[in-house]
Amino acid sequence: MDENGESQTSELDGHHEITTTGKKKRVKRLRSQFALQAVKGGLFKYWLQRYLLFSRFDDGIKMDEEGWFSVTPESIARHHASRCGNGIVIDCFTGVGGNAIQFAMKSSHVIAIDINPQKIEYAQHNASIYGVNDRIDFVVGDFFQMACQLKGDTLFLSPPWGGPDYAKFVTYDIRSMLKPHDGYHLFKIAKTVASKVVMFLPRNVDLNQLAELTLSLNPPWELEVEKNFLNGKFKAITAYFKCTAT
Ligand code: MGP
Ligand code: SAH
Repeated sequence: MDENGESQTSELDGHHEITTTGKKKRVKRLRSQFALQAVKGGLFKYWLQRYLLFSRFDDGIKMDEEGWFSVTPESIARHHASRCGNGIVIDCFTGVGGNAIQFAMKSSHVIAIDINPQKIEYAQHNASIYGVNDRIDFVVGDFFQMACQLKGDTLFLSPPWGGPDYAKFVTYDIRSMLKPHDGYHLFKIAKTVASKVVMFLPRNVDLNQLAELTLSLNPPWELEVEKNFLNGKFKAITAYFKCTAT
């Protein structure tokens, strides 16, 4: 974190020494498969950043289209984990596991939920590459339906933003643009599950709306907004909400 409260992460694109011929071939094959998938889907810019997304990408990380543009880059996910503490963390929109893996490195218990079974399968596989799959409970389900059965210390929310086109708007409106439900509804549900709620949001998000979320509560929750940078580029915003009532 720098003096402006901004998290700075800087990692060079990974260089990976590969020692055996067999592994070399597998990595080459995986690389060309992924490159092809990425070019076809207009995802090439994310593929170029693959080692920033997963430093162990060449060990066989699995991705799908949404995974490419949604996964939290590893160093930002590591930062999230360091800020979320070592209690029970619930990752409500797990995707291919970028955040869940880093949470599992730090916290005692991680619950990783995603509505899409293939995402959970990929997240589980990716977590095994990092050696943390047995520290995560993977659940296929709809967070909004499961919320009433959940209890944890920190609830982490990294929902769909409506695809990469979010960046075409000057201001991102959490009321109308967040999926599958609006940000106000999401926060209303989230605050019943944990006393710390963390939201990973677009860099153009309307900060007044974040303030509104907490000011609508009595007493208001503490709110800290952090800008997340990667190699000097402003990537996203993380909002940390904390219940102040004792
Ligand atoms: P980006 O703006 O699509 O990429 O997403 P980038 O490389 O900054 O593009 P550029 O053209 O501006 O250079 C930046 C980061 O936001 C991604 O790496 C993801 O971590 C996150 N992100 C992007 N989208 C579209 C989503 C989303 O829908 N949901 C979630 N949870 N995260 C997203
Ligand atoms: N942070 C993740 C990316 C999350 S992308 C990572 O680092 O990999 C958002 C995810 O939310 C998608 O995988 C999508 O399947 C999931 N999702 C959408 N609606 C959901 C719902 N109602 N409940 C749980 N997951 C949902």
